[in-house]
Amino acid sequence: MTKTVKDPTAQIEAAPTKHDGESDTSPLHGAPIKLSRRSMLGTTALAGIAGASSGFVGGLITSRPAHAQSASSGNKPEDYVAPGQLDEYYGIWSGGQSGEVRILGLPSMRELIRIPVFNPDFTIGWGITNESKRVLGKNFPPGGDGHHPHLSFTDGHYDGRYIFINDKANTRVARIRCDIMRTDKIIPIPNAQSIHGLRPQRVPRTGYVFCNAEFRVPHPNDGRDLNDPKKYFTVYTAINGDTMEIAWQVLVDGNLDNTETDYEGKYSAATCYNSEDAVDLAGMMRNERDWVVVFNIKRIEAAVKAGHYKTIGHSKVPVVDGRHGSKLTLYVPVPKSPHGINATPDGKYVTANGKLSPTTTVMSWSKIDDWFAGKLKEPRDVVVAEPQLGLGPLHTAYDGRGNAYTTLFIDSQIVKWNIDDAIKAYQGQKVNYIRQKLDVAYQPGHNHTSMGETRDADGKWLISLNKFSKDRFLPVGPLHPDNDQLIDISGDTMKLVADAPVYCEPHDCTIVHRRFLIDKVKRKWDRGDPFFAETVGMAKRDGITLEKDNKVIRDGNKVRVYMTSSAPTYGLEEFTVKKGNEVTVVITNVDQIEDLTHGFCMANYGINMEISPQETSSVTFVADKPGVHWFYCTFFCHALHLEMRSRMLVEA
Ligand code: RUQ
Ligand code: CUA
Repeated sequence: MTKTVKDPTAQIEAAPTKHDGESDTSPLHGAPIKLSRRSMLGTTALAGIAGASSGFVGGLITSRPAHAQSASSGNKPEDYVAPGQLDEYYGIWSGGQSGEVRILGLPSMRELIRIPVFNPDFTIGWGITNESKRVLGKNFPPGGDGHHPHLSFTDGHYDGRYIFINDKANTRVARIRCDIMRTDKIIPIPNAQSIHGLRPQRVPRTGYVFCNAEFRVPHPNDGRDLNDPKKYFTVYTAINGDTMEIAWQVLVDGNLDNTETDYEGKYSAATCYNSEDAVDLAGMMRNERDWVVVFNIKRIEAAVKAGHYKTIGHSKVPVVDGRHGSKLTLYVPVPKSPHGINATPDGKYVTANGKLSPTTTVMSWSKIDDWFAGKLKEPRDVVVAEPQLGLGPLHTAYDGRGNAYTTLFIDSQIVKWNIDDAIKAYQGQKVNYIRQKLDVAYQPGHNHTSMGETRDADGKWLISLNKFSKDRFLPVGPLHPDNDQLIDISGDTMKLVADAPVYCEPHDCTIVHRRFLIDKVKRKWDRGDPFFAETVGMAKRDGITLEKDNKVIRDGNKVRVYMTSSAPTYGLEEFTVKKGNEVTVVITNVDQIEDLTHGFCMANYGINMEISPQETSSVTFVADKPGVHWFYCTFFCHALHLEMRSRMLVEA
């Protein structure tokens, strides 16, 4: 076993072993329930969940041995990346409630950088600089809840242009430019509440970015129909990934959880866990089957073109009707409150994970073709397998060798199963499609395989994003880190390689081989970069050459201060303004040396920003405090970094 040490406290990690077939008390929605491990949750059990009002049962989160299975030992564990060596993969990690995106290296699991997206960030001045405020918009909320970071595609391969991510908290979608690893667009989604699932179109390219509004609300949500849930709706949204404008929306029945796209550019699909249109927990769990709704992209485009749509409230976005009976959609009943939906990298199938059912439903894209062509009678005819996997299946990932890996939230396991064998079993043949079950620690949500959501799935690594870490790390207070576990799937059996604590709660990640990104990422800014083009335009109007001028422009109550930074000095040793002036400081880092970043922090003004080599950054504030204010460099850039400071003199 790797990563284990002989330690007298080791026993406290080990909890009693549990065997298949035993009944268990498990956490679901924080309520204790009795479950038979291999059968679908019966009505009684579900009533139990709904009715349970007692508190959380501590200590029953899991009863797995802490190191039940792990990697074979050796001097060099599989995740060993020597000092100075580069990782083979980029991991694009959602930062969850932090609202950021994190870039990790794999297999080392080292965090490389954080990209502020929906969150203010003092390090780089996100939410402080004018350049970031142009992206965040006016009156931006204090953060966001990012779940699903996905890269743009061309023909089913990563093309290294963008990362897209949802904001569930404030109903937005953001785009990150991969070349500078910086957020360049954030847009609100109209007619919707709480964007959850998100997927870029794979083929022919991105193209559309599809996203799900999870909550049903009145249309428009302006105070009407407050307590009339029959008049609540939700919509599926297609964003143009190039312009970040909304192309169209589809009104659907039920709600929308996760979404996925095919490998042909014909369809996208989404899970619904609230076919009941309920507004309470018991109601949302009532039906034994909810559904997957499939969107026929060509037909939707044609309907929009033909003008067969409406608009809602002040929004001009075309909204087509995709509710039951529409020719634009297909509703496939699947058990029960399905959650994750994942397309196989061979382009043939898409699976919806049952969550409250121990099954995953495998649907065939070509049968979906047949259904839309009128060749199949029942929506369920597109289902080609429904393997029983274990309790609480949430998400499935693929190795490109015909195997699927599904997280079992309640069982705290990853189950590896074979897709072809599951199809044979569904046809009545006696085959065992389960290949292996691996204990993870604990309660996995998303998982992801290396390159697994592309045609280039390479079956080397699997990440299990575990919501609970419990006893795996040194205690750090009541809030525990999540535990993202790295699993080697290159062989016949899964091997647990590493535990990696992460700040809550990543939800989802993608693993990208470095060859798809490494040459696309800039190591220095281009002076012509559009990210600060507007600031360059302002300087031009002031007759300023940013790369050499150090000047103060007075424009009534407005003062614009232009200066360069070059280690270890700013271009100005001081500037003077009057109390109440609106001051804009524009700094251009003229250093050419890679990694020679400067900062600008105005003491007692709550301002900091980063200026990397060849970048221009600007910030605007009101000089409301008379006196001497030193501004100083915040990035250790030079032996005389501490001396890199100048004064703002504010006259009373
Ligand atoms: S979700 S744990 Cu927000 Cu992607 Cu499934
Ligand atoms: Cu410039 Cu420190």
